[in-house]
Amino acid sequence: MARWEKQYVLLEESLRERGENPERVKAALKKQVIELPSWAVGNSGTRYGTFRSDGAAVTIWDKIDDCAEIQRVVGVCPVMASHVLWDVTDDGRYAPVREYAAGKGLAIGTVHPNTFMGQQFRYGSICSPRAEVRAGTVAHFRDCVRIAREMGSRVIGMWLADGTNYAGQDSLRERKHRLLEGLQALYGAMDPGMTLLLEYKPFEPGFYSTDVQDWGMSLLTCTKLGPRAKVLVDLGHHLQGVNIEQIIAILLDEGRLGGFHLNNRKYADDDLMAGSTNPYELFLIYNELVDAAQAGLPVDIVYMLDQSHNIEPSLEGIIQSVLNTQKAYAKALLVDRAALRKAQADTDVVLANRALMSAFEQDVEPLLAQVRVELGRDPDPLAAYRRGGYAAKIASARKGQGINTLGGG
Ligand code: RM4
Ligand code: MN
Ligand code: MN
Repeated sequence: MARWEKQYVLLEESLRERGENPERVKAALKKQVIELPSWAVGNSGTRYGTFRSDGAAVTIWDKIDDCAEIQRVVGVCPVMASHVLWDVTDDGRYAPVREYAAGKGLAIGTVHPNTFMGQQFRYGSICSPRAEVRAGTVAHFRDCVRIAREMGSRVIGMWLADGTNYAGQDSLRERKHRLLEGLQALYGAMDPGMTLLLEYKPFEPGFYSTDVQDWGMSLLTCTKLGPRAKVLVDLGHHLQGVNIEQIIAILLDEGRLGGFHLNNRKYADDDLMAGSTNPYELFLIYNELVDAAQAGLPVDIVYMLDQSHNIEPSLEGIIQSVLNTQKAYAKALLVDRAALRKAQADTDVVLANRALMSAFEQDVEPLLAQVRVELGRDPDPLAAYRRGGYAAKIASARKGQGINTLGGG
C-alpha cells in the first residue's frame, strides 16, 4: 500500500464518522470539468516580450494534441476552449476541428470572439464611435456563431477590450448604448441553445474607462439581453481587496453566474497559475459553489482556465492549475456544512470560521489520488506527464514549424 492509500483509508473513516458519504464526495470530484484554453498551450508573454519554448503549439491541431495530452494525465479536462483568431484553420472550415478533437477524446467548449487584434479597433469594437467598425464587429460575431456551430460548441465567451484612455474622449452614455446594441446583435445571431457569457475587467487596455468594467455592468447588460446571457468571472479581473466569493454568491443567487476564467493574480490581470498565489480565495469561491448546489440552486457553470504561462512550461503550468483547482473543490466539498450552519445560527463567529478553516487545512491529496486512480489516471498527473516524455516529443516533431507569440491574456 502506498502512503497515500493508507492516508485515504483514514480520511474515509473520518468522513463516515461525521455522517458524510465518501462516495458522494468522490462522485462530485469525478464529474468536475475544466475547459483547457487553446491559447495557453502555445507561447504567450507580456507586452515586454515572450520566452519561447521548443515545440510550443502553433496551429489549432497542435493545440488539440496538447490538450489531449493534458487530459490523458488529469482526466477532468475533456474540453478545449477556443479563441477564434488564434485558432484559424487554413480553409475556414471548422467541422474538421470538431472531428479531429473528437478523435482525441475532446469536445470544443467556449468559443471566444476576438475584437481586440486589428487596426480598426483603436477606439473600440462595438462601442467604437465609428459605425463601420461596429458593423464589421457584428459581422465577426456572426462568423463566430457559425464557427461555434461547426465545432459543436454551445457557448460564446465575450470579453471586450473596449474603453477609452482619456476623459472626454467619447460619450460614456453613448458607448453604453452602442455596447447593448452590439451585444444584442450577437445574442440575436446565436442559435436557441447557445449561451452568451459576458466577461468584465476593471481596466486595460482602456485606462480611463472600460465599457464592461465590473460584474454590475455585466449583470445589467445580461439582464437586458435575455435569459441566455450570463456573467463570466475572470479571477484576475478585480481590483485589490475585492471579495470575489461574495460576487459569486450574489450571481449564483440571481441565476446569472455563467462561467469562470480561472487563474491567479497578485496585482492585476497577472494570469498566474490558478491557486498559486491565493489558494484560500479559490477555496472560498468553491465553497460558495458547493453551498449553492447543496441548497438546490441551479449551478450550470462553465469552468475554464485563462492563463498566460510566461516562464513555466505551458503544459506543466496548466496541469498544476488543474490540480490546484481540484484541490480547492475537494476542500469545499469537505466543509462540515451542518457544523457551519449551526455555528452561524448560534452567531458563534469563531466556530463558523473554524468550520471553513479546518476544511481548507485538510490534506486532500489522498482523496484526489484515489479519485484519479478510479478515473484510470496516475495518482500524480504531473509526474505522469514528465515520465511520458511528451515535451521532448513535440520539441523534435514541431521543429521549424514557426513561432506563435501572443500577447498576455
Ligand atoms: C483578457 C481576458 C480575456 C482573454 C484576453 C486574451 O484579459 O481575460 O478573457 O481572452 O485577455
Ligand atoms: Mn479572461
Ligand atoms: Mn484577462
